[in-house]
Amino acid sequence: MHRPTRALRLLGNQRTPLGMTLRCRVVARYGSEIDVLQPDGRVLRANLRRKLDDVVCGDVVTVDPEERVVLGREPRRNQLTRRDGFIRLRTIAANIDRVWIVVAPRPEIPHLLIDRFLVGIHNLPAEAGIVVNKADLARAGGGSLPDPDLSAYAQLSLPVLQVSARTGKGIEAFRAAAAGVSNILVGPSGVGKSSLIQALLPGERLRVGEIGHGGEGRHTTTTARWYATEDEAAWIDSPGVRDFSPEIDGVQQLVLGFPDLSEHAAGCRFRNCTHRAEPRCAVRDAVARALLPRARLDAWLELLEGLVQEGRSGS
Ligand SMILES: Nc1nc2c(ncn2[C@@H]2O[C@H](COP(=O)(O)OP(=O)(O)O)[C@@H](O)[C@H]2O)c(=O)[nH]1
Ligand SMILES: [Mg+2]
Ligand SMILES: [Zn+2]
Repeated sequence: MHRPTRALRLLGNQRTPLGMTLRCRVVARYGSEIDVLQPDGRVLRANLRRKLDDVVCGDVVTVDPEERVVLGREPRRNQLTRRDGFIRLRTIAANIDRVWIVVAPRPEIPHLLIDRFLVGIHNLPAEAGIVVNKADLARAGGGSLPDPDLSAYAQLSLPVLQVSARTGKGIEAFRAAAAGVSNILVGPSGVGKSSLIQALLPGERLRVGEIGHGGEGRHTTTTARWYATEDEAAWIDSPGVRDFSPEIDGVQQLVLGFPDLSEHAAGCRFRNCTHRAEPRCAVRDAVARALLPRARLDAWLELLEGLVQEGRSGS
């Protein structure tokens, strides 16, 4: 199902009847212009024609280096979108191999948000990982690590990393877990996503702690940016200051996000069991026998309730 992006850093050039064209990675988009990484490692600013407007960070494009214009875009493997206002979906980045959900131990680990993100990531599809940043705070506050509830995610065979951008704890392990693929950091504002990218890429200057400009988004030119590294990994920081969490479009999508529940659901008496109150429910049974963490069932029920309230539980 999932194949990592090859050649994250440098792509090739081709001779065509039109002359030399370059296959480049899109580093960032600014309105009708984009920055691309040329095969020689330099960044070139190129223009987008209106016909070819749907280009974002992480895309692979063909560029005419003389005219500085984008000639074409290769098909995307996947794309991360978020809702902009009520209606418009905005694509943030494309061709993502691994999505890291970044959280902090204080004020508390946002479990439901993690579960929500996992549904979105399974549906991209992409691989998922959980990063608990600010591990320095957890210890100073006497909080116990690891959080017992996080074991539910480890049971899903997800990497769960304890790190601190401030002290450098766990950064090497994080870097190793991300090598060779394209990675994006998502999660609430203020958990330290930009700080982590800064710790991972000490040569880069990022906007850290830029929260609360008043008019949300207005003055931020922040856009997703593709940072390619020597160890053939790529990193993308989530742009902007607004929290976002993925949309869940229906029960089918929800089911995909809970492979651990599905495993047990095969034994439910009713094929379309919602695991709320139906008789002979193998999922609730598994929780009762401690084969499945209660937190996962609770998350399922809460997200399902959300779908019911939004009128999206039909499909
Ligand atoms: N104590 C502690 N503070 C951190 C750590 N990482 C980031 N911060 C602080 O958390 C705040 C938000 O960081 P930022 O990287 O902008 O978060 P973002 O909104 O997720 O990008 C800043 O004041 C950082 O200095 C950490 O590991 N430990
Ligand atoms: Mg940030
Ligand atoms: Zn059931």
